[in-house]
Amino acid sequence: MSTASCDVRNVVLVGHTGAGKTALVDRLLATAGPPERQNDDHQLVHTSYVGHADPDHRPSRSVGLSLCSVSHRGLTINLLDTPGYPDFIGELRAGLRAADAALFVISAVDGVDGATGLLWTECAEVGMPRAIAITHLDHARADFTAAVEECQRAFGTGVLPAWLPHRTADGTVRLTGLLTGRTVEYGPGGRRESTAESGWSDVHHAAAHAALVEGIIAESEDETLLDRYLSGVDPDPDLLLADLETAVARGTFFPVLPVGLRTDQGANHGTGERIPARTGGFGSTELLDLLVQGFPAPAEHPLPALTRPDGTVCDPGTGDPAGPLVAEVVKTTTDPYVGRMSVVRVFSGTLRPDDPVHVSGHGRATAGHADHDDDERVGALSRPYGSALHSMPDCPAGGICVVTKLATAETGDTLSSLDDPRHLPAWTMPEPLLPVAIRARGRADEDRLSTALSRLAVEDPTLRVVQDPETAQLVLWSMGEAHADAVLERLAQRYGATVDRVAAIIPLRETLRAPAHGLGRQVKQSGGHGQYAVCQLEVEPLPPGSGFEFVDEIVGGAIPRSFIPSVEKGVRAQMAQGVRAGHPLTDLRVRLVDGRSHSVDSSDLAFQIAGGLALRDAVRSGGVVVLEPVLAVDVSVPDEFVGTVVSDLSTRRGRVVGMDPVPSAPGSAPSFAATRTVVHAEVPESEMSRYAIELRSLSHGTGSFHREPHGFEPMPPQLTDSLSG
Ligand SMILES: Nc1nc2c(ncn2[C@@H]2O[C@H](COP(=O)(O)OP(=O)(O)OP(=O)(O)O)[C@@H](O)[C@H]2O)c(=O)[nH]1
Ligand SMILES: [Mg+2]
Repeated sequence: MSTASCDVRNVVLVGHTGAGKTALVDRLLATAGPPERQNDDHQLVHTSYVGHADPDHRPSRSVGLSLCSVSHRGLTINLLDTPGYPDFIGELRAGLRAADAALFVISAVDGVDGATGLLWTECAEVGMPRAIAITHLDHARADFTAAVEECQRAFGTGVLPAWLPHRTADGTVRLTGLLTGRTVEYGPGGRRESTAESGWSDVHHAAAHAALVEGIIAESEDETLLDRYLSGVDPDPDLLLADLETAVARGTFFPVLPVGLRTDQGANHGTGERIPARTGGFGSTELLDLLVQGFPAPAEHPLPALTRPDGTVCDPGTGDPAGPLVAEVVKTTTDPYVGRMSVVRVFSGTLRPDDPVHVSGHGRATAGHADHDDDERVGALSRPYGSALHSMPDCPAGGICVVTKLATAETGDTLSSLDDPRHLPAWTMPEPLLPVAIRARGRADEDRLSTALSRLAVEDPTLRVVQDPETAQLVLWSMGEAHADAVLERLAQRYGATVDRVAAIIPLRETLRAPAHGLGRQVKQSGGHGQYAVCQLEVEPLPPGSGFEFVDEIVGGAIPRSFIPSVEKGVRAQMAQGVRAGHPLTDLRVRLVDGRSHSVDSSDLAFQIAGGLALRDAVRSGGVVVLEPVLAVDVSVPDEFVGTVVSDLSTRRGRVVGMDPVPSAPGSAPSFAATRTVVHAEVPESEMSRYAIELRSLSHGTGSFHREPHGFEPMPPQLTDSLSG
């Protein structure tokens, strides 16, 4: 029996690194059960690459998206745990794409950071339903009310607590439901529902209850509710609950829940010890209730736009399990035991084991992923519970499953039926902007490296592998240090390819300092077939970006016409080779003004050599200027950081050439609604190699930038020596 799509909830957990997302999934896993067994045939395989790894076998910071399916009140909840560290934004994007609703996990100690604010705005733009779980409430400095107020300041109206926590002296946590007045106690004996209602005797509770009721009424479509409330009738909690659920599903109301550990569960603040993972903690059941009742079924979530292979837009449909197959590879990876595994979100139709499917990936060519279309057969379908896989008979629209054996599928690809292929649009991914140059350690490493890197690039849309033709260096473009480290670790552990980081070479150029005359003589006439070529050049520097100009000013046949191209060829070869420090020469005008030839001994080769010698001669007398590559950089930051960014760019020898305001998007989180400005600047490339990391700290995680080559400019003489190479 398959799970109907109305019985599924797809929820992505997002928030700052260390906020407690993975720990919360541990507790939800302990509270809920495994998804209803579809059959007895469940494989127990280690799947930490896509599933929820055992706490003892995972890094302290999540580095990838993980999926865990749990069951609660007869529904399947697919929990997509994302890494909060900004380097792994590609995994976060994948989680957002696969989910229908987002749970923001906020630490009561650390609060809301800029990146989380931006993410909220992004969810608001697409009307994604959201709720907030407050963690780390066992910390001495933590205060639930203050944390809620911070969320309200950051995210705006519609953020209201649904439960209030109270911790007693013995460590028991009592939660009061602000809608119903029900209380639930989490003590040493576990969870206990109290039959006594609070009756709103507590002033604080009464005020919070009133705020919640008024908030729901404000969002309600039933206008009589407000009249009745104003006339003193407290509305029926069931009606309010229904309205609350509608408002949550519509993305206009955002309930806040306290979740966490009882103090008797060994809170680790100050000690750094790991919390026992398999304890339910408090608030888990209430949170699971909210996920199944408040968050929408997949069919209520608008489906992404669809096109046919010829580019025509087609109706995305209604997410009908009987409709045409449209599914997306949200993540793909290679598990040492299971082989190729892909996490797939089905948007329409039904995916069945062993089905032939059309796999297509388009629109990512600029990011180094060539367009591809292949037909292949899917393997087994399963859902992960913890680190074990449970097989599934099929996966209808709305579901998420793990598919094995999809050999050609890349992260972001679309799966559709062979006779009716469709494409989902490519995700918008930030550019990888941190270059890391690497070199294989030994011969065996080198042999494995290219296959390993191409496999990793297929899995990870935020990784770009570039073999620089000029410097012959292999450069990994990554999102940040932690991302680069994770890639290098995978290279070594999964593919046995060990590499060393090396200093990245910035390719330089040279040009002539002052106009100069050059004489080239290639004269060898002692015995046998000789060589005879003489040429005279007038060489002058041109403005940056002009490139190379060759002017033939030979009159009277001093050099035969057929050898003039030979001189030019020789000059060009010498320019590419460089003269002084081996940097190619550029921005020159070379005028061939005179020369001599011999009727027998002159040849193409002799004039090529003479051309090269003449250029060397001119460079010797005119001197050289070293040119360095300059980038055109567009930095986008909230207005408050513009001053910091501009002064930082000037310390990088950058030149600000303009600024443009960018209006904030509708629905922005209020604290992050300040308009943004794009600062346009020209900055030497050598100063920008670590900008991806440095801008993040300058702008508190809210800045982004784009870089493009912008030619070459003279390098300050004091830097020439240290960088020439
Ligand atoms: N005392 C206490 N510790 C917590 C709580 N929630 C999480 N932790 C601990 O905080 C640390 C970080 O928690 P994680 O769940 O790994 O954080 P995360 O949000 O998944 O972080 P990333 O994976 O980097 O995004 C772990 O040691 C947890 O055991 C909490 O409510 N109270
Ligand atoms: Mg985590």
